[in-house]
Amino acid sequence: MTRLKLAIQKSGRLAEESLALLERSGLKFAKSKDKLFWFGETLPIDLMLVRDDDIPRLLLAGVCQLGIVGGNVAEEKALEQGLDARTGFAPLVGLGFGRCRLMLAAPEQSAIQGAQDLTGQRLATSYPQLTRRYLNERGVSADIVVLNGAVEIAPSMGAAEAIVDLVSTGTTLRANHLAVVDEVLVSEAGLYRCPNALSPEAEALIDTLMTRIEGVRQANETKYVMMHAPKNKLTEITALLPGAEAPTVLTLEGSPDRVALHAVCTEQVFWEHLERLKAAGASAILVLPVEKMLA
Ligand code: PRT
Ligand code: ZN
Repeated sequence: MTRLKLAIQKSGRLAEESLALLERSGLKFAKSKDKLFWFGETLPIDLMLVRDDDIPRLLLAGVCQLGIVGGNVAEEKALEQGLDARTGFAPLVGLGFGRCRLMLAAPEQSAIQGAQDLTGQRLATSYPQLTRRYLNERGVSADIVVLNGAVEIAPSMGAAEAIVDLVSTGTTLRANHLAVVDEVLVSEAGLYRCPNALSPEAEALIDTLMTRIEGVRQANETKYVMMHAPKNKLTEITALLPGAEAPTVLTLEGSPDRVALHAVCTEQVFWEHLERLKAAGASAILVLPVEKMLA
């Protein structure tokens, strides 16, 4: 019987959301005591809990067939092994969490305004491969100082003139009086697979998992919207619903001029949408989450 191994981060920024996504996709695991290997009970997919940095290598070596990891780590490790990350090790599907950007940043008062100013300067980073690719693509030669942590303090310590580091809110940069100069890479967590071909059963299992994950992701963005609306405003009101196809229209007992309208909205529904619906004559507007979807 075919079983697949799926690697996720044991603890850290991606751990919780990776597991939650798999559980929402219908995977349940028997959690073993040592907590490094969890047996899949609902699908023949077992979990390996590891450091995120190890996930690309486990996939490229074929130890695990599937993995959830940030694009930043996947691309860095693929380049390290001489693979073109953009074509040779692309995610099966982007997962929409763990979003961050790898940024070139320099001290606020620095003369470094762009890649062209980096020639002969020292750049501190934990991502030497992505930094090298960025510099090469711009024909700039600079020294890369590899640091595995505390990259943001390198300039004030006199260890580098600029840095290439991950940024999400930008608080860390600001706290260290650094300013963004350029974007090196946009990243989010993705589902990755081993590059080698697998048995037809294994490939079918991967397809099943992907379809479910896509369903969960779609359901996250999808809302079921219900309201009462004037019968003569149906076209106008339908046009105000974000990403909705033909709504269901139901009669309301005892009110000939108004109807109940139900619609599936495949884009985010904001307060502004509801306010516009109300202004157009809708009332009793309800927005409900959608748990599962199979289009
Ligand atoms: O132990 P293990 O090796 O598994 O984990 P780790 O410590 O290497 O990684 P972890 O858990 O910190 O991050 C895992 C992944 O989360 C990263 O590889 C990215 O894909 C993603 N991610 C998303 C981030 C951030 N956002 C982020 N902000 N990873 C790191 N950061 C850092 C950033 O560099 C800065 O130092 O968090 C700090 C705060 O950022 P600001 O901009 O909000 O101040
Ligand atoms: Zn790590």
